[in-house]
Amino acid sequence: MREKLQNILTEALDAINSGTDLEQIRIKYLGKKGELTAVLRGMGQLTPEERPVIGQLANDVRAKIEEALEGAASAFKAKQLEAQLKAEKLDVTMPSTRAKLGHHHPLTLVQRRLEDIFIGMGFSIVEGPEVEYDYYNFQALNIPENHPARDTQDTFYITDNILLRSQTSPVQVRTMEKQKPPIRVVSPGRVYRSDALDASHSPLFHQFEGLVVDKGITMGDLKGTLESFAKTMFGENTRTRFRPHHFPFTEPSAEVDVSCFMCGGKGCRLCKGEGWIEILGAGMVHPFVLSNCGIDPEEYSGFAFGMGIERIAMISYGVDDIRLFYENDARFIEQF
Ligand code: 2NL
Repeated sequence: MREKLQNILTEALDAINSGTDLEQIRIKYLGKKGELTAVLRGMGQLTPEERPVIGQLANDVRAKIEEALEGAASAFKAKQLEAQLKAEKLDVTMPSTRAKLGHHHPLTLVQRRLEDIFIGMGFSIVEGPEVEYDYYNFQALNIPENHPARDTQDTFYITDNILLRSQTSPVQVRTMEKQKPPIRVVSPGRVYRSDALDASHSPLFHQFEGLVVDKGITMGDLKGTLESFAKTMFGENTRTRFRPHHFPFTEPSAEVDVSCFMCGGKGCRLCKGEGWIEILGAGMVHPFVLSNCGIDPEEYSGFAFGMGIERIAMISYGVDDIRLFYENDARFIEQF
């Protein structure tokens, strides 16, 4: 029996060292139907003196085989880990590919700048729907039924009385309906006009309008506000010029020019030799518009102005084609 046990140990250790399936080896030698168990079953035939000696030997053999199995298993795991580490090696000191940073669109930059300037003068920002009722876009603003702006050639109609807003004034009309004066708001946003796309026209563009309504508001307040705006936006030396104009929603109305910030007024490429650049339209809110919005024109007066954000961006940055703003070419957008 001693010999049998010794053979089992030698065979098992050989099998373990030769690297075959360790679990199969365990079952073959140590399992319930394994070779060691078979030997132990024969213990009954031994003399009482031999039994503890052989029992001890059998336990030693079992312990040695178990130890060898564990050793082989952990050696296998270590080898596996080493191979994995080799295969998955990372050099954390290697320079990475730089993540491309996003960039604000020039129209966003200009809109934010305009918002900051007017917030600094006490205005609030208001927004409203781009799909509007004819009433808010035209009727309330004193734009008559037969006005050319109402032509389907100029405005995108969705139904008879619903359209894509052609200006952001309807937002201000809604503000006047809801809010009692004093009102000091600016309304930036997308507007739509049925124009063919060319270097200076786009069927979608952005407007920035302002409205002030209070007791005793005069043309002087309008001039002071826009002069202050022009100096902050285009430089301290900027002068402002008001030319008489006509809008149905303001009376009197004016178009406003600023002295050319590139040549200082002498005449250059930017101002086309004029010395002046037109930046916006403005005027005193027409009494009809105030009363349409539930504000008594005998008690209150107001001024309003409107400018195209694209136009301001093109002047400020020297962009000569409006289409560049809508192509989303990163090489263009990243320049601002
Ligand atoms: C332009 C001219 C303008 C207004 C917009 C306005 C709004 C209300 C009442 C009266 Cl609620 N007026 N807005 C006034 C004058 C001119 O825009 O050339 N925009 C690009």
